[in-house]
Amino acid sequence: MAFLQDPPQLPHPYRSDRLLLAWLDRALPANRRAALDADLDALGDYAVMAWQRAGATTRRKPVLTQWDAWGQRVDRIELTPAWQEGAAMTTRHAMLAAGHGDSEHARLEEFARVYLYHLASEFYTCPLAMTDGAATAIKASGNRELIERALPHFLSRDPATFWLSGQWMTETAGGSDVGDTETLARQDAAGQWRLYGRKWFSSAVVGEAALALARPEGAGSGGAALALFYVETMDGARRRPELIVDRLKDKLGTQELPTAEIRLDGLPAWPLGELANGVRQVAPVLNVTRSWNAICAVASMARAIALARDFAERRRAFGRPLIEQPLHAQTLADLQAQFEGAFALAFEVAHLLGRVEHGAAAPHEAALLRLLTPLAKLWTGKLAVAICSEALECFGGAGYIEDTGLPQLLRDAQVYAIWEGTTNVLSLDSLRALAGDGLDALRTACAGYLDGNDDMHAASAIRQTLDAAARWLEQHANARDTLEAGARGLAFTLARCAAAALLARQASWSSRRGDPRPAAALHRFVSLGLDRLVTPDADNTALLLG
Ligand code: MFK
Repeated sequence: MAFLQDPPQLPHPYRSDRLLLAWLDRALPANRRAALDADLDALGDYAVMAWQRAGATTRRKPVLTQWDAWGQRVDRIELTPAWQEGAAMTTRHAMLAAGHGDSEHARLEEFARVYLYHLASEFYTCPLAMTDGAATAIKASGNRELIERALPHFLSRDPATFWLSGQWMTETAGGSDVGDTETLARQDAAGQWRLYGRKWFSSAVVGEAALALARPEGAGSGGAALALFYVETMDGARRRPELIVDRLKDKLGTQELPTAEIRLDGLPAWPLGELANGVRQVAPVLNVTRSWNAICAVASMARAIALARDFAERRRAFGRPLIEQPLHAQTLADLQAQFEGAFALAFEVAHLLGRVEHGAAAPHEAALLRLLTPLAKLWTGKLAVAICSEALECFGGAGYIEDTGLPQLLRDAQVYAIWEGTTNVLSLDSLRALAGDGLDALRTACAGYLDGNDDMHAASAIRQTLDAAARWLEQHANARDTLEAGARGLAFTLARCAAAALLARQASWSSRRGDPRPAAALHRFVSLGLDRLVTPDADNTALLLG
């Protein structure tokens, strides 16, 4: 009983994150960079507090109470402490308001905050992402009345006036294929639209508003006949009676997040725009929440690696600290290189979003953003699971023990590949994004990122892999089934090429300032391979599944 293992300590998630620090130093003008510092420092402090608090308390789930003692339907949801702090944290640090500020850098500054807040928030960032998406979609709709009504709440810097918005899309019949949506929109005698139906995943039922897809009465079938509506959920301090919470979901992870099944029984609703093409109208929500997904996925990777790295210095085995064991060090360095690539891609999407929104983007960058958004989401989602799993293994048995707080990292990470579109749905979306100019925008961007970098091996690997991807696309252009069957391989390949080129840009900047680590990350990332193209074999697939 003499030996007690030192537990891992969480390094300060802001001050010790050399990637984030260097990325912001490179990308932001000095005055904006300086102005951001206090917020990020405070969010890092909060993250350390939250990690320690979670370790010292019994894990809690939200609790739904549907009826009060006297038989009144109340649908009251008790939240965990981090969720109770959510509105105050969001508004104090202008989490959403920052992203909608008047600068091409606004989104990057927003997502730096999100990256630091995400895990401490216990996935309060999920409805925050929806709220951000709803604000973006309402702005895009040009609906003045809704802009004036909802945006001051969604982007508020005061917890007393802040509103969370949901995005009610998923139904039992329509998770990925939202064209199967069954919720009906019907006008009452006074001309007020009201929604009737069942939404199967609502992660913001504690919020005050939502955007919901519904089929106007009499409209045809399919996605093009859907309309996008804005709803409010509260009547003063009470939840509206037309919104019924059937139950909270019992999920693999994100257990602090009160994801609910709800029923709409005549909830008043207002169309954002035309009473059709709801999927097109909801696309800004999807693209924003997919960017959040990518940033949150890299936040999970950062946390898992930071803890595993710290532990490797504390834990001795076979006569020396783990960090000095060649195979353990090799494993950690591979994780670090993959993480650095994912970080670069996710944060570039964040910055691009702001540049495109503010008209500061180069001509090819709108198409680039349209492509990189699904690529970043799908690749980081998968990588987060792999990295969290490997990081848990770095702790041996302790990584499998619940109250170390480590298993939760893996359980929570699984959501990134599912939430906001699965890997396959996103791979098919990236084909949609390539339909215009193919790889042109990505090639132009990669050439720019590589400019000035002296790692010729990396540059040539990226160019050769992009050439191979272009040939693959050309070869299968007229064979839709083959194209779809290989879409995931293509998407991973393009994501890895983009990430490598972005690592090259960061490496050039850091090398000039005397930090060789980003160049080492680039070298290792490329050595792990860029090409993930596959040649689909439909006959073999049919035989195997037959
Ligand atoms: C942390 C939380 C934990 C809780 C647990 C979560 C568990 C999961 C819960 C969920 O279910 S989350 C929601 C998951 N579902 C999705 O994210 C939807 C996935 N499906 C898609 O993304 C489909 O691609 C989509 C529904 C968007 C489109 O499929 P469709 O119905 O075949 O539409 P179509 O005809 O391809 O596109 C309609 C229009 O939208 C087109 O424009 P036009 O009308 O002008 O031609 C498209 O170009 C446009 N569009 C589609 N995706 C777009 C887009 N435009 C811009 N960006 C995009 N991403």
